[in-house]
Amino acid sequence: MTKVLVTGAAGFIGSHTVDKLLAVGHEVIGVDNFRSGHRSNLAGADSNERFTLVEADVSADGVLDGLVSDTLPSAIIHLAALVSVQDSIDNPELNYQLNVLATHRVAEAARAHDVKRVVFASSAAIYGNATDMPIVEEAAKLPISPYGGAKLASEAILLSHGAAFGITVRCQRYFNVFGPRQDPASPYSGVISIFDKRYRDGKGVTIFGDGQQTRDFISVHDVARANVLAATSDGIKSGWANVCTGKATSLLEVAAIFAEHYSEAPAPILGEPRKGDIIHSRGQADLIAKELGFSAEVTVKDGLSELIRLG
Ligand code: UD2
Repeated sequence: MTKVLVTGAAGFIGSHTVDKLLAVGHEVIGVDNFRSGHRSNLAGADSNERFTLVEADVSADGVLDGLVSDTLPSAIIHLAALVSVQDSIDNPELNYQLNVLATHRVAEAARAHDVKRVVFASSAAIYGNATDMPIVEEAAKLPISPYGGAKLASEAILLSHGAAFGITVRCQRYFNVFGPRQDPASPYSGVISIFDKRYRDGKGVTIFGDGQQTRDFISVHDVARANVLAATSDGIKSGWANVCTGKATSLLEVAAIFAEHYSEAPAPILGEPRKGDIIHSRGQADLIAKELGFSAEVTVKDGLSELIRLG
């Protein structure tokens, strides 16, 4: 059994990561300030005696240092973040605090208290408008939002601390994650969470553009498993890897899967393309297979069926 500290534990990816860690027998200390995470996401974890939840802001001075010094985890999975790209554009200062400073706090707490492993929620946003598909890890890192910039800076902060102080750091570059508990509240929320909510409410969806655009949609269950592997596998070295399926799915395909189930729903409307949208995004999934022995198992169809069943 390993003791793992998870920041952002009540969030979408955080809560699934907590569930997966508990399911395979680990002890978990979750931290969240409930800025975007929800208490209800931890309903399953709450009843587990191997789970402890602490309400705190990990970007605040001394908070993580105190927590890590009290609990001495073997690994930290750092998922707490300002998760909305749009929020980072509207408020770059907050993006700096929650997406850069908080990472520095994690790096420093790990150094000060000899935590040997840190796993970080990076993002395909560090690649910006990549045009060569699939996107390989060596692709140019030219982020086009403060969010993407902060994720890239955080990778550098953690990897350099790792090299200087002997911490194994894994930067997980998530592509388009989807699944239960993803918040559909904003127009900039993940498209699948928006479609799921609208279909459940008996409404139709709007596809921005012709629907031929594609994304590499990966189930949050796979992402949680990748996080657990990165935090607890023996014999791995510091580095980064795409967390993706390597497969592209178009929005028309996504809408068709929903429409099959919600046969009464109005047909999707094709609207104007969204400003700044990229047409295609697909990662190469080979590196994480080699380094962590991970490959995604949940197909988009199965992942959407799960959402629809839960609805
Ligand atoms: C990511 C960011 C987004 C923006 C973008 C820049 C997420 C969830 N979103 O978007 O904030 O920074 O990168 O490239 O990280 N769509 C519809 N109808 C809807 C909602 C979305 O057609 O109601 C389309 C959207 O125009 C896009 C696709 O669905 O073509 C995927 O959108 P997304 O926001 O889920 O993900 P992405 O990677 O475009």
